[in-house]
Amino acid sequence: MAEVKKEFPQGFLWGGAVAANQLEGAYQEDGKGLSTADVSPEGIMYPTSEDPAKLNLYHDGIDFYHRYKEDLALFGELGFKCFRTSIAWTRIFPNGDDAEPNEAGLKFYDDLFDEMRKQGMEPVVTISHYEMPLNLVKKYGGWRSREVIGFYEKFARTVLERYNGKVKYWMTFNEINVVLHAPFTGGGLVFEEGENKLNIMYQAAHHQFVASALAVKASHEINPEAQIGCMIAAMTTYPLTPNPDDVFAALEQERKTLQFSDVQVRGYYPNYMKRYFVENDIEFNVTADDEKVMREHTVDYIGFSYYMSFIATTDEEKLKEATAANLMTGVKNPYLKSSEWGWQIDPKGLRTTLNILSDRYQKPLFIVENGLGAVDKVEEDGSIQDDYRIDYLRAHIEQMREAVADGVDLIGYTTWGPIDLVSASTAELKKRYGFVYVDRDNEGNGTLERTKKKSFAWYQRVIETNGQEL
Ligand code: BGP
Repeated sequence: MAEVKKEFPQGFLWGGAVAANQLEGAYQEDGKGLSTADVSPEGIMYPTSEDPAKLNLYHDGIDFYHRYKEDLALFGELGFKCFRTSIAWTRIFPNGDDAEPNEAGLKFYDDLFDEMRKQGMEPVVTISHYEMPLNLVKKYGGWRSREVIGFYEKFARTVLERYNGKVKYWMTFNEINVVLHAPFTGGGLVFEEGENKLNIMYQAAHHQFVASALAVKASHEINPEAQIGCMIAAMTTYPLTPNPDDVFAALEQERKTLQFSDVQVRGYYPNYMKRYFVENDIEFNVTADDEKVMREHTVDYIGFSYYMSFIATTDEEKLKEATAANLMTGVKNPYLKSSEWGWQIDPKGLRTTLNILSDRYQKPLFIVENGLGAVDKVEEDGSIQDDYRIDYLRAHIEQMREAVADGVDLIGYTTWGPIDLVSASTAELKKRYGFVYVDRDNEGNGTLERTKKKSFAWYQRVIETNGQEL
């Protein structure tokens, strides 16, 4: 049997990914307005609080706003070909509905993208990552309001124009499917007693679809060479047993995610969604103009995060034993081990996911988040021996290489949190993903000093050999 070549394409985009609100800090500097993250001291899954006495680690993050040059130099040393970050909407439009953008905010990202390029990295930019101006929530009800489409479009056009030539890879919304799981974070949604939540969540998602299509339109007009993608949290789901009921339950559960990419890649609601809306009395407003915009401006690539896989079953007993997972509760997979946060580690599931998305869309794919959140121990000599992180990443990269050999058009890989940052689901610093350790704890203590972990040299070598040496 002839050998299949297993290698990453030349020019493969190795790098790391972060989000503005999870590391920048400086939450009230240079004219920045308050965002939804600024009032989520316990993370995205929990009720919000504007109580100033409550410690909110997002406020200071890891002070990337002031230290980005030092941090980008470390990523440069790692050999990053790209770096994914987001633009804090409230640095550009502090209230969301401002007439003019805030020049100081625009300038910050100009400098940041220039510095990335200086370090040899292609910026990969999420226009909105898990935050929006708090004013848009209070005044308009977040994404439930159609008016927010216009505010987002203005924000998107402003940054697409300003950074034209500096940024080639864009994404419209981070994990757009999360609006169904964490509605405040995903859509700035706060519900009143007795409201039909599903209706509102789908209305909000619909407004985001239109807004996303308008951003795609703007991007294609401003620079046809630039690539603009969607971004979903991949939630590949297996049936617990071969019982056909479980198999179909897995398909249905997976469609809760893929419906989002289906709309953004194909430009229309698939029929299975329409049936779901009818059977669940979900009604929301869609205009003929919306449909036109969505159909005409579909994305260029599919960005996605992958941390774990899921299980579906119709067995009530099993459902009760559910294990903790990213934004969802899931049934335990007896074949997999879990992280300290209960996320089930499944490298092969990444190959499966890549193949599913590739078969479904025949579009380029970009893994824009993957990694292991773990508690790191600083040894007496100051070193951090994070072999568990190396093992996790190695196993996933091996499966990516297999998927590329399967024929998947994979353009890049950015690990989540190459430098420790505040977690999204629990707003803590104890859960670390980085190759670079940051001295700051859950109570907000620490010098913020940066230290390379053992995984730093390992990932550096992976990039140097284009994924041949793991
Ligand atoms: C994704 C988000 C990120 C990120 C990551 C890890 O869902 O896009 O913002 O934080 O998950 O999750 P956590 O920080 O909760 O460990």
